[in-house]
Amino acid sequence: MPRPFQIMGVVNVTPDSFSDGGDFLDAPRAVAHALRLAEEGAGLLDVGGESTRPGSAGVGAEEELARVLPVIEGIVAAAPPAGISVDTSKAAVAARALDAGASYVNDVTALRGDPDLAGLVAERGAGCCLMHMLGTPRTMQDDPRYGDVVDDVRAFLSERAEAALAAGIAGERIHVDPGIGFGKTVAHNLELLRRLDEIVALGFPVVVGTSRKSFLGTLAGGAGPGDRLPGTIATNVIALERGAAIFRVHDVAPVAAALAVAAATVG
Ligand code: HH2
Repeated sequence: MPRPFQIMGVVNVTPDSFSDGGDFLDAPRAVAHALRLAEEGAGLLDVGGESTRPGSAGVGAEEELARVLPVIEGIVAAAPPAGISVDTSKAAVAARALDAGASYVNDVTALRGDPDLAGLVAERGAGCCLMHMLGTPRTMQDDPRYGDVVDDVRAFLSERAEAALAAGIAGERIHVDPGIGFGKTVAHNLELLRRLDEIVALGFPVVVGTSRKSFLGTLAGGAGPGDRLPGTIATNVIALERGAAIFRVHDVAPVAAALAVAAATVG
């Protein structure tokens, strides 16, 4: 039996995302892109209206909503065979996205950014992804340091999962994510991937997001974001082998094909 896995397709409705900023700021284009990702095998479409690239300052809730809501509504109207995730840290944005048909909240602050978000996710019975980040996007790549990066990230995710459970979010709706590239050096990212089984051991499905990230460029002769698909595939295959369950990627078709082979191989 091939190992089960799910692909989360990235739908960035932003002018400034690090790899595809501005490509899908227009709602009809973003909807068409999302539907293509669903056709290519994404089981979850992650719609985001705020870039979290290193150095970014963030946007207000009104602007974020104006970006993501028409896209979520357009996807829902087309009824693809995929769930909708909203990539936000704001309860006001998540609430309207859930009203519009999203069922999952992908929060890069692991429910620390907005005190109302955990209760909202619990009350609506939504799924959520709790991601590790050191500092904030503005500061996270300024000399990040850990004792042991895997131990520190695992302890953080364990504490945030406990907080989510205490807020009333059902255990089976909680996913955790080591936050590749969020306050991490190249060595930190590699150590987290190499020892991902230690994060998997927490018992929650693990999400990984290596897609097109800068450490892949560093390791492959300075490849730009558009040339990081080979590294994206390599790291996702390794992560699957180490037990990750959900793969957040921009290039769904090639990653889905690679993971299908990897999943059949590891069994
Ligand atoms: N990475 C990004 C954004 N959201 N969510 C999770 N759970 N895990 C990740 O690794 C992750 C994430 C950054 O990628 P992208 O959305 O392409 O860029 P930007 O933040 O510049 O929009």
